Amino acid sequence: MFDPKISLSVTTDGDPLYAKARKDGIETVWERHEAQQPQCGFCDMGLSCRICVMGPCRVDPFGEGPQTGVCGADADIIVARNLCRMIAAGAASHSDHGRDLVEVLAGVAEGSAIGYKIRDEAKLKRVAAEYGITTDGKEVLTIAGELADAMMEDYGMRRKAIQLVDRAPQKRRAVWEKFNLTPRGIDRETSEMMHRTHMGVDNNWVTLLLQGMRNALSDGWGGSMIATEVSDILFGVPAPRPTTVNAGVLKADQVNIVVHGHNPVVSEMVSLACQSKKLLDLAAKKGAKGINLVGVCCTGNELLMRRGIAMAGNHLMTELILSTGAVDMMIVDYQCIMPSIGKVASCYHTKMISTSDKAQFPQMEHIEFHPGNAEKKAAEVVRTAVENFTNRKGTPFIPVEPQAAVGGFSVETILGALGGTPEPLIDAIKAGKIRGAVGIVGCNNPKIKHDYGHVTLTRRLIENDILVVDTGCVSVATAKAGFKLPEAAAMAGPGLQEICKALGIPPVLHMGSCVDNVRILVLVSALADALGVDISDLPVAGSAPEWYSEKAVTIGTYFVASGVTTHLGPMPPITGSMNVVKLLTEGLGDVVGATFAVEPDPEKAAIFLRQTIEDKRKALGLDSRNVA
Ligand code: BF8
Ligand code: SF4
Repeated sequence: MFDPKISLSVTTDGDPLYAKARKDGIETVWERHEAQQPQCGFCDMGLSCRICVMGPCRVDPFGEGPQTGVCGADADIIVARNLCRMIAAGAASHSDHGRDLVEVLAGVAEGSAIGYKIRDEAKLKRVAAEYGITTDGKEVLTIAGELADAMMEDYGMRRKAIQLVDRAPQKRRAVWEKFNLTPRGIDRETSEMMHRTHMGVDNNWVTLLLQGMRNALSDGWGGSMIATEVSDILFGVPAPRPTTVNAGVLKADQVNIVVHGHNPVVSEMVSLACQSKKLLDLAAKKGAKGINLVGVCCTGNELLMRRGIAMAGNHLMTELILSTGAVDMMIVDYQCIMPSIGKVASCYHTKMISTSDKAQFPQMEHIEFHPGNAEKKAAEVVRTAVENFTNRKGTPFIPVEPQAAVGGFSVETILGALGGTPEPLIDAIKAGKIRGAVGIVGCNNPKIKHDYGHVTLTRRLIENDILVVDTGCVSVATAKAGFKLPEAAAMAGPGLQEICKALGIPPVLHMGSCVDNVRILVLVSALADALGVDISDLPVAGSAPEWYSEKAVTIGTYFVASGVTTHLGPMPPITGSMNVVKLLTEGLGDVVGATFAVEPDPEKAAIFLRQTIEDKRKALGLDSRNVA
């Protein structure tokens, strides 16, 4: 049952803001979660199906009621189909976000994406070369246009395989070939997944799950990877820079604009508008000391990585941040935006603006942005935000001081810090100073105490000389906890501490938003290539301690399919089929050399992840320990 004491932030700013929201009569995600109790046990186990209208159907987990749906689908089929549709939805979300960036790239090439430009020509040329595009003597915009076209083809199926799978180590690609997992087209795999899960198509739970993996790989090595690469080309490759996090980044004496969502296409233009002299002058005229742009969720991570822009919070903070009464405008694009926030904002003076043609919300004003008008629209909405400064109702409630952090660790900068090659990192791993690395990714979920899973797990791993890289909502949790400063090396074990001090880096490296999980794939590929092994041989693991979203299921699946054993905090809806559970937690080891593990308790998860890493070390012939 819901217990409010364990569902609130243990880290910093959540508790006082939650109290303020409740005092203001606001219903939050925690109350709505409580109101849903008890949640449906059939759905929780993945045993309900509403794929067709002979149903909806349910399979009785106790063996007393029906054991098949109306069509005859049993528990294994129903559970596998439901999970596969989650993967398809997650892959579609990230990959469609990637497509929007490719459209901006094409627009820059033809001159229709006003205000956007190629910020990193070197990266444009590097990626174009991977696509077989000759760059010598060609105009930058010509290369951009050709690359955009080639990437668009990745979404279809003109090739046998999407281009960027070539970045994976040869041994990994051989595994994918052997089991027919090589993704052929980004949209194709999602489309085929939806086809196979229609009533009366694929009714073999094993082949369904294999297609689920191919679908997830089409996101990890396709749509998400394109999203990250094109964002770097258009907005710059991230490099480490100082920033601040938590609700304290809002400023009582400035115009506060919060950007929320995922795609940097809108937020980058808003960030430029916030620097406009005209608008800054207007802000001064209104009595504000400046225009303070901050982020939440992944669009915030994109800005933090490239511009050092402050982060007000992660997923479960998006309602609470509004209850400060300090937010003059929130601008959203898409994904992970609770449809409740327009209503929350209506209790304050906050203006809520939705911007994407594919994402509208109750009680928000919809101002559509597209590459041709984004520059103009950004200036217009920022002006409206500035004008709204004088409409605040009372003194803002900002209960915490901002926490300093460092973000911006792209693969380029990590390898740069190591002198251009992964060798120093490999030497540190071989010497046992760093036992291995864990990528901690994903969301918040009101089923788990806010940020508790992220912070506890991260602390235990770095204490035990395991380097942590993180993305998405985790990265805000660990930044708030102070892990993202070079001084945080003091919290690490002696070996990791020594390496962090030598390189001047924190023990927890912020690698970006959720599409940026692909940076982790590229990094582990570089390590595997340098060692001449497969990714599944490396002493690395993944974890999503507080995940909630379909995108997180897809990420976990492409991690595992890429050879990275991955821990999940909340249990996915699969316990209705022990066959599916066994395949995902054991059987996949023989297929892709990695498995899923589920453990809600981060202390126990830390032990599991440490042991996984020690076992990999042993298999590589390195010194190893028995953790448990
Ligand atoms: O893509 S971590 S709650 S904001 S899904 Fe969403 Fe999860 Fe946050 Fe970013 Ni990712
Ligand atoms: Fe029921 Fe089968 Fe239709 Fe699902 S596909 S709703 S199990 S009849």
